[in-house]
Amino acid sequence: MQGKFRFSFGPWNIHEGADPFGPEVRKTIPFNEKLEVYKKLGFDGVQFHDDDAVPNMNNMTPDQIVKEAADLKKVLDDHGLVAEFVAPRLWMDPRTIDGGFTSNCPECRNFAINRVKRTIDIAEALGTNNIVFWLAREGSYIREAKDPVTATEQIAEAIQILLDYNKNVRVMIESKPNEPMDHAYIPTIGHAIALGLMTNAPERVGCLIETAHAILANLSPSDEMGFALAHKKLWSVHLNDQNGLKFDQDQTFGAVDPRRALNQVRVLDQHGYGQNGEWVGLDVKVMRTQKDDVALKHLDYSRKIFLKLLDISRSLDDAEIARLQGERDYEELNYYILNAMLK
Ligand code: XLS
Ligand code: MG
Repeated sequence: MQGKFRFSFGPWNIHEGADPFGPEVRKTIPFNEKLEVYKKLGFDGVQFHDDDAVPNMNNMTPDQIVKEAADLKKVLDDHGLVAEFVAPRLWMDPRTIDGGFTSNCPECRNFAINRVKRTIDIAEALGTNNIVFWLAREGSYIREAKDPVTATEQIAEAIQILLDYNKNVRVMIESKPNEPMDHAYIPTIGHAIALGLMTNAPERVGCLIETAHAILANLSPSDEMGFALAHKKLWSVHLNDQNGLKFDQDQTFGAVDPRRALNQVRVLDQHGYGQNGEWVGLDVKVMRTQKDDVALKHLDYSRKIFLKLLDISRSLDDAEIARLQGERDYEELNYYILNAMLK
């Protein structure tokens, strides 16, 4: 069965261009104006951090948070947009400086779990049961800072508490091997899937694969996707591109290695991705040098490149590929793919 594709991104993908070495270089676009952009660029889904949806949530009661999220749901409805997921932004707070679930401070661990309960309430009010965990600071700068067995158990226990808090919730773990931490406890998708097996509801724990994060682990993104698909755990993707083992670049999809991008599109398409409602998320950042009036091209072109690669993938002759595989003539297969890409 072929894939069925609809596209999403998060409000953080329209941004002012600050980096660790320099300030913002573009004007802030208010959230409501960002929402106007989605449909114009061919996107139907919105990905949220909890405080994208309810900015002042730490100073609000649970009821106030749900009310504000419910009001936002109406705005999304008015735009014909759907919330794909909500992810707790656990890495920004002074209380999560040493991680959320794996912090060495018990009060901070409680803060993290309570914060994610509010994230789940927001997701419910926005009409989605998908919670994404990018486990940003669940790691260490030096190995002696935390015990890796305890840390792994703490993450699993936290996820268990959250699965129990709301029986409709589905957790998608977004693995990443480093940045902001030096060593992350859930660096790859195999770790993410195995973590789900430590809970008593593994059927509600899946994963989100981000291209750049797989490359930062020196792995092939399409093989990571294949592994997750084989486990029926690929519930979302963050497509982008990445120039080797550097900082997380979130480049336009396919910008560095179009063949690597083709193989991601192909594995998704050949295994029916999207047939159960999965979205194609584009977690891309525009270059810092872009001026205000041309600062949305990364989203537009990432989606267009995906669709172009889909056309190329579907133009390939599966019988010819199978014949060359049978002949073990991988040089010819190599040329066949490159020729299709360079037409
Ligand atoms: C950062 C992550 C982040 C998540 C959502 O590297 O990609 O944007 O996707 O929390
Ligand atoms: Mg991401």
